[in-house]
Amino acid sequence: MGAIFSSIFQRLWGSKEVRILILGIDGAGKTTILYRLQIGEVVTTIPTIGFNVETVTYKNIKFQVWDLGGQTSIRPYWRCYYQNTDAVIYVIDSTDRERLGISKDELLSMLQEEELKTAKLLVLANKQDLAGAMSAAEVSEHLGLTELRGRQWTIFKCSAMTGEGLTESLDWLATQVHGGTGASGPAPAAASVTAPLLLVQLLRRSWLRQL
Ligand code: G3D
Ligand code: MG
Repeated sequence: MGAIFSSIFQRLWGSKEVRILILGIDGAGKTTILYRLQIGEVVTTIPTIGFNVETVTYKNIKFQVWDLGGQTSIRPYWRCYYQNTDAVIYVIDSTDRERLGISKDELLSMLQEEELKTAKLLVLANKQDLAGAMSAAEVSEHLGLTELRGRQWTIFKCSAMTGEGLTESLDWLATQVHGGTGASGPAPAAASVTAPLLLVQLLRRSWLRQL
């Protein structure tokens, strides 16, 4: 009996939690993106020695957001959140040329974490609605993305303000999480797909409502 129900739920929502981190230095637009997703209540917690983690959960998809950069003393605590991460959405303020170097350093040191070895990487060149924003190609070049080895990654330009580019980028992510050979082992394809695709549908609906 239990087995029948669990297989039904597995087909509907998947047995596996999909964990997605939204990271980047402060001011990049992470919190704005999280609210733009409109998938549920954003819960903010301060887990240890004072860094905020914002969490939104929808069915079995969990998004967690915090600011990289700054104090080195709190870095070890970030590791608690890296485990079983399917994907990292790395947000860049495309108008902030001055701090692109810091963003790059933070990105590279984060990608070295063992727990994130198989996480897919979606870079968002945010704030494209602002004059003087760097193109996705420019951001990619500054970050040295083409030099990344053994990583499934892509970059999209977007604006958390207008919503431009977010659906397309999450479409990519859903496909990757669906088809990828993630860190979480041989998850059944049908199970791990459903939730991210649902998210894309939700996004489409919320934007259509705004038109
Ligand atoms: P963070 O969570 O990465 O620290 P936030 O960044 O989401 O708090 O955003 C920082 C500031 O950038 C906010 O402005 C926010 O409104 C703005 N912002 C975020 N995304 C975009 C975007 O795509 N376009 C524009 N024009 N602004 C954006 P404030 O004024 O509240 O500091
Ligand atoms: Mg924030």
